[in-house]
Amino acid sequence: MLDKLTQKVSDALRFVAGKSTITEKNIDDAVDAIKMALLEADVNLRVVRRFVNSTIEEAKGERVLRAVDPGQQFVKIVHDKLVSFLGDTEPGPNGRSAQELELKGPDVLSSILMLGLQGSGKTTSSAKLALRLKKEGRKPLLVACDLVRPAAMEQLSILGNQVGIPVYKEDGAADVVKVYRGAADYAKKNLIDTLIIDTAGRLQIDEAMMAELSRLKDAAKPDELLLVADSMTGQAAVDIAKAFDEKIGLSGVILTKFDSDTRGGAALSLKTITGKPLKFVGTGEKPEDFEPFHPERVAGRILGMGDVVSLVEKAQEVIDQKEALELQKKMEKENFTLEDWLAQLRSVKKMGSLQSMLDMIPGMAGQISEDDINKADLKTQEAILSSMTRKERRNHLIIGPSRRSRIARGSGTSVAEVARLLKKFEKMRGMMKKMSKMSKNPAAMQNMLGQMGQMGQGRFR
Ligand SMILES: Nc1nc2c(ncn2[C@@H]2O[C@H](COP(=O)(O)OP(=O)(O)OP(=O)(O)O)[C@@H](O)[C@H]2O)c(=O)[nH]1
Ligand SMILES: [Mg+2]
Repeated sequence: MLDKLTQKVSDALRFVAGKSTITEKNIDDAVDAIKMALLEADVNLRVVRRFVNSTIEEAKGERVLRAVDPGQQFVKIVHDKLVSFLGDTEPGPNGRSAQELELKGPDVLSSILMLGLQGSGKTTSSAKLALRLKKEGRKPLLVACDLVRPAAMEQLSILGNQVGIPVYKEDGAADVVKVYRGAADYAKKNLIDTLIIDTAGRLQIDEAMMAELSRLKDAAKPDELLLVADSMTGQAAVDIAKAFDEKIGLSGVILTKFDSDTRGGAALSLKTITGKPLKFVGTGEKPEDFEPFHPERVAGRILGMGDVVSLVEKAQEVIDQKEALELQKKMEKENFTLEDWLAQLRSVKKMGSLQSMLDMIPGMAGQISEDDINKADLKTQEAILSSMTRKERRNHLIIGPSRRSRIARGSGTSVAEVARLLKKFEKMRGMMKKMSKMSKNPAAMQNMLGQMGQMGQGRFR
């Protein structure tokens, strides 16, 4: 994945990295080499030009040439440029980054329309996305609106089964809007909060396909219109995105087959040329092979440098402190809930993916171990917490015997395990109350959480 690009870019940075003084010539050489690397990676020419011009302009400013460590400063400029070409990291007016999905709250039905050419990975990505949303506590339904390919419904059913997500299909259906309406009805009756609508792909964009998608869009008024594009198609993915955006309108892109030896051109050109954010990448054929797209991470990968670790750690620290402070406030008010616990568990999982990234950075592999995070335990806890309703998580006192057995069934655990979790929670809460009286120091609090066997975040500092 991006191996060649990484190799070339890190070679290019040798012109400057580690040098105590650098000249304009050094910068030109480095930028030239990066330019070649980007062109070989099939990055759109306009994007390459913009990259080159803005990097040179910034790098030749006094700041770099006179900096204490000019090589490092230059690497940082290239890193930040890559990040800005890959996506936005700053949250928008709604507090979310461009990469995040914009779905409605759980009480209103949201829908996601999956679009793309034949074989791009729509059906697979639909199931992957459903699994992800389920893990986040949503109740998704896969909707079979590919009525063109005979085996499409069956494929979706099999995938749905595999990930434990219900699939809505109408055998012999001829009209996608009718199927959508049926699915929306089914959703109402079955407490579904998100429809993920799989659609038909064609070899090329054609009028019939667009007309059908248009009708489906008008009926479903989707919250997200996601183009599923094959990263192996390089720049062509950018043209496809442009066409779909003009005819239907897109809210984002899922780039599939990022595990293959893609040259990276699509990832680097998409946002700049189309203005549409990359939201997820597919990294394999299995349902779990799916990741939110993080511009910072991919930029780090492309640079292939160990010092990116410090950048990552810094960002992580900021997040930890913010979360810890919020938690602190809750504890002071003595209103830490099961909902907060679930959020904590999920942030531990995020740390898991941070780990896999660290492993990819040369010299870092195996340096950090996760042995104090008992994965199986976390999984069970998350399953139980996810099977509760929000109301239950906000007030654990309402969870009586019948709710307990429903939660046990929903999470594939036993009533005893649910009871154990609730007991643990009570204990945790008790400790927190004591703790918040003892100390107003977030670091000490994190330490305590670590001791309680729930966090383990401190290890990454
Ligand atoms: N390696 C890899 N393979 C993928 C990925 N995403 C999808 N595939 C494979 O690509 C092939 C096509 O995927 P589908 O999900 O059927 O594609 P589609 O867009 O639904 O295809 P049509 O319905 O025919 O238009 C399958 O063999 C998938 O397993 C990915 O991220 N990585
Ligand atoms: Mg399909």
